[in-house]
Amino acid sequence: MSRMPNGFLWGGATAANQCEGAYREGGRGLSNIDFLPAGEHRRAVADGTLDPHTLGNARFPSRSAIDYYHHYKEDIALFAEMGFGVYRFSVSWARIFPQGDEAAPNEDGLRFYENVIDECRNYGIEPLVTICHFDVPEHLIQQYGSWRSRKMIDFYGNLCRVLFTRFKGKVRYWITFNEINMILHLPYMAAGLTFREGENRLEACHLAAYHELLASARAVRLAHETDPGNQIGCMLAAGNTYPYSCRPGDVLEAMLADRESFFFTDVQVRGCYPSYARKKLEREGVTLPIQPGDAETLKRGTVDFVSFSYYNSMVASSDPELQAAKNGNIFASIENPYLESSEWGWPIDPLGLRITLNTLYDRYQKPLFIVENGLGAADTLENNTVADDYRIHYLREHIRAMKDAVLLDGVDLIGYTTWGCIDLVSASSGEMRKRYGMIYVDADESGAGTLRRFRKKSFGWYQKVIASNGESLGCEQEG
Ligand code: BGP
Repeated sequence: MSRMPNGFLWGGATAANQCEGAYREGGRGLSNIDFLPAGEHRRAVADGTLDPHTLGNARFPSRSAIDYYHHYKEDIALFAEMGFGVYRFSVSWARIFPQGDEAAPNEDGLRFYENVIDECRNYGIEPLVTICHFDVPEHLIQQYGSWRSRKMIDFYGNLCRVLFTRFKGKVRYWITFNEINMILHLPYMAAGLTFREGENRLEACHLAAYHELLASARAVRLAHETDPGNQIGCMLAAGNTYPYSCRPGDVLEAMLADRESFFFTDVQVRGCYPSYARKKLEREGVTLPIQPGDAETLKRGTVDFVSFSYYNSMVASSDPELQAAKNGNIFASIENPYLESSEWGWPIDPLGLRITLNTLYDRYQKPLFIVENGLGAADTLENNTVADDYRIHYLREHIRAMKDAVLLDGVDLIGYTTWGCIDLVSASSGEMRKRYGMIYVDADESGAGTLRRFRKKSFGWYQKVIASNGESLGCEQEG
């Protein structure tokens, strides 16, 4: 028998900004994500070097996305048909507080999420809510400079209070910030940060991250105070960095690269800035605006579980030539000669998932939750379906590695949600073409399409995986 432990949560994940669309409906305000263009300028906007408001007639794919806002019932019914026990989604901050700094929330926005949650509950699906998946109300960016302002802690706190109160008893699992370490890589996309000419970017990012960490810690306490049954976690973009060789210099580089990802989670789990981070910030001339009581806030707001996305591992070396040859992925890495890559150049490393699970569990000794994993690929719809054997293969190998981590290594894992269980807009590229779903959505790069949903081959495959609690990985079905 190689089933996952009883109660293991299987499901899928989406984010408001990549699927909802309807960006001006129900009283929703604007957010940073509405200004992320498709095409060549996306990266420069996402990393805060190009002001999106200067772009004339760019297309902003999140504004319409897959129109989940009007299709959520149909979509959740399909998730239920696959047998989901959990569905991870995020709320759009600007739907609930259109400006971000109002005293009272927008009832229409709240009702939308209430409907989503009730719909899940009707099918016995556990909602897993990401409170902030990259989006920040535009007004907070213009007025306060987004997370560089300490006031953001209170605005985010209001959002949390409203969510915890309104959905008490209906939502048990919460995540404070999606991929909190993304702030160092794509600060505008991840946290609404833009930079002035000559400004110290690193300092601004760390200042904003400090405020997010305080906000996260406060949210944890508030969640527990509101309902002791709440489980609230942190979330990082994970994936270990391997040393290019056993040369000690390479091993050191790999360790340092890993620390860059772990640093935020270290704070959220352990309740204080780790000594290596304090030293590094000191060396980099970054001073944090620490106020009396902050240390206590961090200490008392440690998370219940550690969730993470896993797409790939990375490679580091101390050799300057190799360092110079890093790829252009968001988490830049030296190429690993032992791995194949996706069409978008993301290495494919199922065993890396087992390694990552063990690393995180060794480090934190907290229950883990894989809340993103999947293959972005260009699918072809034929006869109302997609023969996505490549996706089945990818998922199967990753699930196998996950099972080994749990069943052989003893990692405590709450659940597994595949990323983009329904096709949605790609965060890094803004494309519709980069599809992760087990449900195909008829929408293309120009925003055209019927928006009809189709079951891919992976839909039936995942249904069987879930029904057998991971025992049947359906090897015989692979084409
Ligand atoms: C993570 C994000 C998601 C998602 C995923 C896949 O970084 O949390 O929002 O998009 O990556 O990335 P992409 O869409 O760039 O392929």
